[in-house]
Amino acid sequence: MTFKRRNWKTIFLAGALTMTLAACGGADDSASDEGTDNGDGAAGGEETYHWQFVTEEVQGQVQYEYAAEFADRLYEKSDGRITMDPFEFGALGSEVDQVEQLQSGAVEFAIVSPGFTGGMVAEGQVFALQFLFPDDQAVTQEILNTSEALNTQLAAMYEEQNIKPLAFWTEGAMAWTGNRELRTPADFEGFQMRTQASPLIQESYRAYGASPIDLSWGELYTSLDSGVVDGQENPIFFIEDASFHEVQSHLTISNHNNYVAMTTVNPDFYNGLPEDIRAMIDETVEEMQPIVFDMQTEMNEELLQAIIDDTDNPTEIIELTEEEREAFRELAMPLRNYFREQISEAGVEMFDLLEQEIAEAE
Ligand code: 6CS
Repeated sequence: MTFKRRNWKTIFLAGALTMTLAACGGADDSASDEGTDNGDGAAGGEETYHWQFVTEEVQGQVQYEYAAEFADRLYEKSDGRITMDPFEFGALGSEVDQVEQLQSGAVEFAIVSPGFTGGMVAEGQVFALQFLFPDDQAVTQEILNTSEALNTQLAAMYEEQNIKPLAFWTEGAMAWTGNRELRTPADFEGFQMRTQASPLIQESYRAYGASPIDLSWGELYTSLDSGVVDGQENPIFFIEDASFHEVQSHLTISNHNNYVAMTTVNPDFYNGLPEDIRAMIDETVEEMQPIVFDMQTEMNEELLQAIIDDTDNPTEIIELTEEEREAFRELAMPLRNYFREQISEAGVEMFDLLEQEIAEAE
């Protein structure tokens, strides 16, 4: 499989970064390995830190570019005392291996998709519920930023598993691709649908009549190409950048869900840091929320156009009408009760509050 390596950063952040560097007297953009340790000394002072930030995506894709920008910002804020290595997907194993590395402290930071932790934190599968969050991505992002249900209650459930979510953010509305048209639930009958490992994601596609198969995305291009699976769901930027459209005939703009990612940190590592260093991390997390929102918006728009323009690999694009979406929504609604039955009492409370927060935002 080959990936197109767009230097997204030079397109989107060049202006902003140049201004910041000028203001900071031209600090080096690249992380230095010199004189690093894990900062096990006193608060403040001249302690230096060197951390690893693992992502589930590759250069030019949202998660990796997020981590690279995060590293640059911490380097600048700390006057070069904090250096971070962002890792592309695959460098340290599968998505699940990466979660384990975060839990054990082998890496300090990770971007985690809740779909890969569904067996561990059942409540995190809330993001698998289709048609739950508003269609408008900006409203959804506002909920992700401010929700107490997610940022306090769900975050505590992850923390029990040694994963501390610092932020939740959307990578955009998901679309379906297939080797045939996907316009009605009947089109999913007998359809081999690739999903992430979450039981709730799988149950959601069973409700449409599909046969879900969980795979790492590293195997997905080949599996679509060889017909091991018939289709998959992902944000449009990811479909184009991973070239899935090249081995699929149809793309359905369904907006059946949005793709949520979490910025996470190993809690023991984080809690052991001096306060001023933790404050720099928290500030960076906050700064990144609007940046990553704009980044995914721009990439999703730009790469939808790239799919349309790719006449060597023609893709039939179907945009579902509200009526067509309604047929899927009806089948997706019972999954909310299914979810309630799978989770703890605290999880049900979290979900009740989240539903209330969503209703208020809408
Ligand atoms: O489909 C997946 O599994 C991958 N999709 C995205 C948008 N990011 C990483 C993830 O592993």
